[in-house]
Amino acid sequence: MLASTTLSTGVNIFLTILIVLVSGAAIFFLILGIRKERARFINSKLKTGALDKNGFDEYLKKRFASAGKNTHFTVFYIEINDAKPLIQSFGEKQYKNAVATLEDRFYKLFPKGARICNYEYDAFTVFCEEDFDKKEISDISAFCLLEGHKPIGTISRVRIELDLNIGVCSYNAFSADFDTFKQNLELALATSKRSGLNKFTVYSADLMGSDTEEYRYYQEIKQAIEDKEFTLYYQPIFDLAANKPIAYETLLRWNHKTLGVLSPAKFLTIIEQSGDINWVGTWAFEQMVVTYAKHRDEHNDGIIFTMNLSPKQLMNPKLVEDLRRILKKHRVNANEVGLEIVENAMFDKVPQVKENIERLVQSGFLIAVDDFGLEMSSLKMLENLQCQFVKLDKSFVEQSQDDFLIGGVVDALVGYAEKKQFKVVAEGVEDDVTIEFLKERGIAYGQGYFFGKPLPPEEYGI
Ligand code: G
Ligand code: MN
Repeated sequence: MLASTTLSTGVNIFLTILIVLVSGAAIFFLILGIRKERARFINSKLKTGALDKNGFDEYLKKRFASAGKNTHFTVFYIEINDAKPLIQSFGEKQYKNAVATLEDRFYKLFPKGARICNYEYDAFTVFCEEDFDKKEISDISAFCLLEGHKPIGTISRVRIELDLNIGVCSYNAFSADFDTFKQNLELALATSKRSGLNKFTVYSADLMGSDTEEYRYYQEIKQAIEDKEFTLYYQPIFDLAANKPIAYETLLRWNHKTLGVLSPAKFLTIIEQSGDINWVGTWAFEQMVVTYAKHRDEHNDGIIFTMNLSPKQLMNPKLVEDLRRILKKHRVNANEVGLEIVENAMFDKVPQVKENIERLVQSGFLIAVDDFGLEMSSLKMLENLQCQFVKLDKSFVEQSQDDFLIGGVVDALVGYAEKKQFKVVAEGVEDDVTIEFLKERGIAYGQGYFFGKPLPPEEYGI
């Protein structure tokens, strides 16, 4: 009797514990379920208006079509660095999971109403209505970069951290059209990537305020283009030993009605941002080709002409076609003109830029790497490039005169130039001390005020 009571008490206790445990677990899972559902609900509310790649482009186009004087918006272009190796090591599912987590974090970070788009497998675009100032853009970008670095848990308990790069572009009075805006965004992202991981770049931040000098120029520039106030100056590139020019670099100038002759520093960023650089650039190229053809036919002295191409022009899919058409029209060969490309554009990873440079090389243009020396790593990169000229930046030439290491880089470059058969040109030569130094170092060509300033062609008899 006693034993059976003890037994039934035992069973009761056991049953009670079981009931408590089961209901506890049930409540736990219920709460978990509700929380999950709630999170999903909040997310789905946040994500109304989420767009896919095409949707995003269409949306942006529409915004351009309806843009007016008071339109303002900002687009962030966020790329995940080295996504492919991440996918390889964590698997596609885990990677996608991490990208989705990042997207959720962006929804919490960007202002309400931001349109967030998983633009590519490794990139986001974010459209914000706001007219952010520089400080706000840098705050948001910095927070985005931090979000990438907050570890994202995976099932295997390994944590993924994402390195990001961000390009930002704001709509303003200079934004010509959708295509130009997209190019500006890509260039901003490419610039950010060049400066290292976890960086952001705002496209032409200086142009954002409407009270800037540039803004005031903008309307004038439109008129100046119509009035053909742009003109070309020429500056000789000298063979130091022969003391004779081997080439003339063509430089764009703006013959301003009241301010006199302005150099590109005053207006280039504006016509780049508006996209006008493309046709101003082709116009200038044709002027140069006409002047060259006339000079060649009269003198037959082997002197060639060169012209600068801006990174923005290299984003133009029609660039090579345009240049070739002009050459054909005036019966000039591609190997009679040089195109100067700044070193960091030369090694750009933007596909359109790469493709254009390849096509320019294939077409037979003489290629000059301009302003060489600012990024020292590029000596190695010259290996992959067929160029005929490397132009040493003025400050690089100066530094190499009193910095032993930089002097060493110059020596290496000169040796390399002999092997690869390209000409090394020192820029910004202003005195004969520099010329002696260049000769000692084995640099055979120079350009600068010492030989001649950029001047109208008549001044040089060309
Ligand atoms: O980036 P690029 O090398 O194409 O720039 C050429 C610019 O350098 C021109 O605007 C020209 O006026 C300027 N320039 C040319 N020669 C000299 C020089 O000897 N000294 C200085 N300070 N500038 C020069
Ligand atoms: Mn140049």
